[in-house]
Amino acid sequence: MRVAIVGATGAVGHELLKVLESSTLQFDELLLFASPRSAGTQLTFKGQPLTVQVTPEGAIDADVILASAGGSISKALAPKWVEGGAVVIDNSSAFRYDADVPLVVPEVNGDAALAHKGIIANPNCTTAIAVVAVAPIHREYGVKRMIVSTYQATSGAGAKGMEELLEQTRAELNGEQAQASVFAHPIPFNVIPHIDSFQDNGYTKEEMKVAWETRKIIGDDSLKISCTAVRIPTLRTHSEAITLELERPATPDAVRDLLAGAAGVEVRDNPEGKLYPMPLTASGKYDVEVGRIRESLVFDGGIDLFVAGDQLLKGAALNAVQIAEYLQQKGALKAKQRA
Ligand code: A2P
Ligand code: 11C
Repeated sequence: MRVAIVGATGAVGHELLKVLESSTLQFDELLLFASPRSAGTQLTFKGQPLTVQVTPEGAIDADVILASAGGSISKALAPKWVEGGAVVIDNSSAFRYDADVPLVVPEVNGDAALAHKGIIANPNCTTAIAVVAVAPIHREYGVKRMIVSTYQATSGAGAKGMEELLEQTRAELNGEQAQASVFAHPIPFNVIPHIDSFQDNGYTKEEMKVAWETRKIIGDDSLKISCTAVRIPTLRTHSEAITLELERPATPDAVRDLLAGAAGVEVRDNPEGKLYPMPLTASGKYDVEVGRIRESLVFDGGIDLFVAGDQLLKGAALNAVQIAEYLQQKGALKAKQRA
């Protein structure tokens, strides 16, 4: 079994290597690809150096390809990788809305992955983190409407986003004017309600992705979702305040109990003990932290909660590896015959 990472030198690529080190995925060989800029770079996997290769224009001789080099690379090359016999787990938004491409968070709709035709899409990080907490509530109480406000880390823009936060912060502290490049405005000591491009309806694409993708993963087109997505000056972990209107009334205690038994969730909810989800505690963690669970003051029987999930892990690398693990556990991942 041969696994390849395309975009191995990026922020998500780096986490893919780390997650694969402790994954249950059985494989014999790992291939690393990035742009020509990184050709020959050595990365370490399980203590061994591995050399990064230039991503070829055509097929890659691998059984599973974890792609995290951006939408245009995936759009151009993933069909060729599938033709070459690989299963592609794609981190970009290139194929997420295609009817024949499953969009998968294994805790929620793992079975959907089994119907793939070569490509399986990994959701947007904000969506993945939200649905881990919301799907169990939806199953039990039926979510009718969902209002989300996000607090998104610079890691969402990749390694260059994180670097921009650090560099601009140093500049600001030295009394220099920070120059915005990755983000629309300087990010230190600021919050920016603008992630991805504005759409005709006044929402950003990031905000619409949360609506489109949550409906597809949960499998309910009638779910009404409104999101405001905001970039904040943290390095990693996206946080989200979520308000849910429910078909059947819930109590905070019942939701706390439900989520305590939900896969991929850590309930962190003791305000008196100053215990709630935060990037400081959620970063580096596989589980999504959920807390501040309380009765909605707007929707009768509804629930308000706060989540924090590592954008690079559950929001990207971890979820992708979990999809591969799921396929293998179900006997749906086969190594090609090689001479
Ligand atoms: P490189 O480091 O060589 O530029 P991030 O999201 O953190 O910015 O990472 C993006 C990843 O995608 C990096 O590994 C980057 O490689 C890779 N990448 C960017 N452009 C290309 C390309 N044209 N072909 C292959 N990989 C690419
Ligand atoms: C961000 N959520 O924080 C974005 C990054 O659709 O995969 C991921 C974009 C995507 O900027």
